[in-house]
Amino acid sequence: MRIDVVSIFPGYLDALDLSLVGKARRDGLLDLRVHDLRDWTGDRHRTVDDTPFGGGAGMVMRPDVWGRALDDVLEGASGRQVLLVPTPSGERLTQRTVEDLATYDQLVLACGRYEGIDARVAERYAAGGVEVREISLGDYVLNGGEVAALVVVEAVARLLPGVVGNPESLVEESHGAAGLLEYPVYTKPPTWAGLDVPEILLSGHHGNIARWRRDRALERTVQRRPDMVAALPAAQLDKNDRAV
Ligand code: 6GU
Repeated sequence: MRIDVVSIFPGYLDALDLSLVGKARRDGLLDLRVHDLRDWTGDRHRTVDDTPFGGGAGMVMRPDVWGRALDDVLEGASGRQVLLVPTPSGERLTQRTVEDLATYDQLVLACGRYEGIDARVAERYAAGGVEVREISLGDYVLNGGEVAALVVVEAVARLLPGVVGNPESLVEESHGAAGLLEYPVYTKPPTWAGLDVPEILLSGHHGNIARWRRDRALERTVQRRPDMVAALPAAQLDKNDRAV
């Protein structure tokens, strides 16, 4: 997969040299390119923004600069492409969205700053046949789209074939198929700070362990994410679940 990130702060994306994503890039599994939006400015001051039509606080990013940048990075690749625009007014990014994004040939992330990007940019590419998705991380405000780009790249990259060493790690996890949060996990030592690892996990009884984990996952989800419990299909609950 190819991912292009365009930003006025390309240094924000330096962390993508590290860890799993860094290794995926070095192994040739992910072709990630980070670009400085100012490379597509034409004036001495390398201007990317201007005052909003209609008035109001802050600055808006100019569509002409973004248009030159996005034309270049979209024309530089082929296959299924999607233009992602991080914004607090976008659709919420979920694991389902991430799984869908992992099927594209190219993701282009347009990281806005200030009060956002002139709305004609999304409109123009959508009208030109490019799939455009405005995405939000959640209900809070960040200063720009760079952190969302980090999130998208990391969440998508770990789904690409060969990136996560043990593909079983991708199966049993929070926001996975079960529709529940993950159960608590423990390792050695069996006693630490006066706290014991739950005895059942040391029992070697796989059936009991599986039931215990499901109970703890349900308990957590009820307490922390009642919205997820409400969304569970009734068929996914068994009679033991109802006792929890
Ligand atoms: Cl994607 N961008 C900004 N600026 N703020 C956010 C966000 C994105 N998601 C949540 N807050």
